[in-house]
Amino acid sequence: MDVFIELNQIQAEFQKDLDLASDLAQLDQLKIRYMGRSGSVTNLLRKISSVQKEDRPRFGADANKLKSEISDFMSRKANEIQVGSGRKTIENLDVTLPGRLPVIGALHPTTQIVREICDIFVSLGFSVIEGPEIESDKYNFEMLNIPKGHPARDMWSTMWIDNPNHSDTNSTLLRTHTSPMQARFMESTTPPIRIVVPGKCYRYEATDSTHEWHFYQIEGLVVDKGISFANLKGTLYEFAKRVFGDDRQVRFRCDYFPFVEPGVDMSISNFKDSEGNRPIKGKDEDWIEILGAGMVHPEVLKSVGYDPDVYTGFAFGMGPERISMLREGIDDIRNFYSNDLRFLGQFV
Ligand code: FA5
Repeated sequence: MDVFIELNQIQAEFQKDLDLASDLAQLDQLKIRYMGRSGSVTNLLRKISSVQKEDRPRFGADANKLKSEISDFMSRKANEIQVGSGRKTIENLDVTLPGRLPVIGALHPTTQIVREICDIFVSLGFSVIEGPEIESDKYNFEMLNIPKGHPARDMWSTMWIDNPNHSDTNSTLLRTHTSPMQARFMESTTPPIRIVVPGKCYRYEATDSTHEWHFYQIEGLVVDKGISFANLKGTLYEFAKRVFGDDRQVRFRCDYFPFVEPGVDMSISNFKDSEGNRPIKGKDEDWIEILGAGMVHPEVLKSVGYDPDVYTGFAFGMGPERISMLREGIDDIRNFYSNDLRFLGQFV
């Protein structure tokens, strides 16, 4: 067949095929069929050697024109297809459908209760300070009247930081309570003192519904001339009333902590659900202990350079997760740190 006739046929066929193409995949097929390595335009160009010498320039020009027309038409069509599908998406958009709620983060329930408790003490004239989570034996124990070998060390199952000088006063540990900040703060200041210290604590102990191996404490310390046990009770009663309201009962019992004398613990009557059940299981289900407290021991005052005949004070250390459990009816302290969004989502 004459190459010029063949060229016209290819052009006509291409126009038909192009009209039928309705998506980008079909356009790709067309490209291969006409311009691919064995496509019809490529094959036609290969025939140039069989064209009469004098007709070759005209054939070359016509074939190249066809090539560029084909690629122009194809890119125009591709554009039309893309615009058309965009239009269809807009046509299918139902603006009356309810929107999807974005997932919004919130403060962790522990952060919420810690802040709430600190705010209560701030309103009572306390300042909020913080201290290190990695502590030394000196501040966690020694300065709190708990020397090496003292049996009371067993009250705080300790996670020591791997250190060859384990028995040295400078050996380090994950603080077992926030009480080391009593000594640190008193050492660096003079009374009057009224502080609360929120922070994370760690203990090497078996977990259960009211015990975690990592939990928060909020320490409180008041030191001045003439501070009495009545001030301690008054402050803690006021705190309990603000957190739990007037209906919940508060219980003080004698307790022992080497850094206070006398020492007490304070419990709150256990949460009851609408059927009168108590979801929080503790050692004594009627009461859950929330804090230890007492009058600062004269030995502790002496160790920071205060004269116990001039200054007296009281201190307390409370567990905010337990306080949240008792108020909200959370049955297991381990919920706080198991990262289950079904639990955490209830505090948004
Ligand atoms: C202490 O840690 C003392 N430092 C408290 C103190 C401060 C006494 C100042 C006197 C003066 P205790 O081990 O009882 O005491 O802990 C205090 C509170 O922390 C407990 O009442 C409880 O609410 C919380 N707590 C203790 N251990 C855990 C635990 N494993 N998981 C969750 N909360 C805990």
